Amino acid sequence: MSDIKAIAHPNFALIKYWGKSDVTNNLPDMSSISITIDTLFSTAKVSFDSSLKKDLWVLNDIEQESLGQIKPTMNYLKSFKLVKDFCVIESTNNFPTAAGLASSASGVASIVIAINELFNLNLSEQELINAAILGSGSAPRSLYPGFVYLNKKKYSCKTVLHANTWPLKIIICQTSSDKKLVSSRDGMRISKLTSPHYESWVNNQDNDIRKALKAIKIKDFDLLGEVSEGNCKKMHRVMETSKPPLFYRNTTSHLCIQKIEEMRANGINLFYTIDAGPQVKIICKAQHADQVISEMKSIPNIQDIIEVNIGQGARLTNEG
Ligand code: 2P0
Repeated sequence: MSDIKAIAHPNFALIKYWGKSDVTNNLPDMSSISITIDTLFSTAKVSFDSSLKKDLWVLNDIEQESLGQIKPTMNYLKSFKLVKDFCVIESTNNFPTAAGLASSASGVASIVIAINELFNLNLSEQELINAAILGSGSAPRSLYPGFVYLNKKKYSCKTVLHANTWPLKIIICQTSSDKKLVSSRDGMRISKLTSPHYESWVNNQDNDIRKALKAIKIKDFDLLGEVSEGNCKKMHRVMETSKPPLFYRNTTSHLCIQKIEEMRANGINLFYTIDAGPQVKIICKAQHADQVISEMKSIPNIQDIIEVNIGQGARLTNEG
């Protein structure tokens, strides 16, 4: 059989996931809401190889010693069918890996879609979500296009608004391409165990989810910005009050925030979010994108500025 290839885009959470209720099954302790973007992508090319003695994962051309994070996903997918041959999974990212740009979400989502096809599993949406979550708690969100809601109640995941109905721009300000020092997985464990704000973080999440869902439904940009920035600040407070403290933002991230505040005071509609890495993602209305980009270019030490749109969900592809 020939290769199967799938593509998936990163997603950026507006209402964030930071902490697990169940480490073994990798279940998030809270619901989350994200936007799937375009332009940046992960691909997974999968094929059977009868010469292999175990499954092989090659990430950005580097053979991995083990399946690592994707092993639980592969085990789950294999539980549906007896598959004789082992397979090779070749993953690529067209953007920095493990630098706070959600490479594990798009990486895992692309693998789930590709393996589902290679094994001819015809999984239901919920089974695809279950497979993705085992690899990365944010990965189910990359299966879907547009604004996406991952509900912790039943770990259901769905698009709540498509890109074409609210075509916002996302300006990614890359302040570093270094790998994060503490993985999200370790960071979440540390925060849950040690941050005095962890409990209130979890308990307040549903309020933010409700507000964000309402803002998305009525396309209220200011309300979405307020609740998203507030949620981002709360997550970083949890991170930074952990022991040891987890500082994912760098000096340039803080300079970006200052500039964003300045632009907002000057009447530009925009808001930002920052994940477990120092990159600053600005969400703005399309008519302000050029001005936002030119203002952000003035900040020293910015490595790259990438303008993207809200994008599609994970899918099979013939490209490449
Ligand atoms: C999010 N992040 O909601 C949050 C915001 C980072 C900060 O989801 O352990 O790579 O594989 O489930 O999904 C990053 O966490 O962690 C993440 P695992 P994942 O986007």
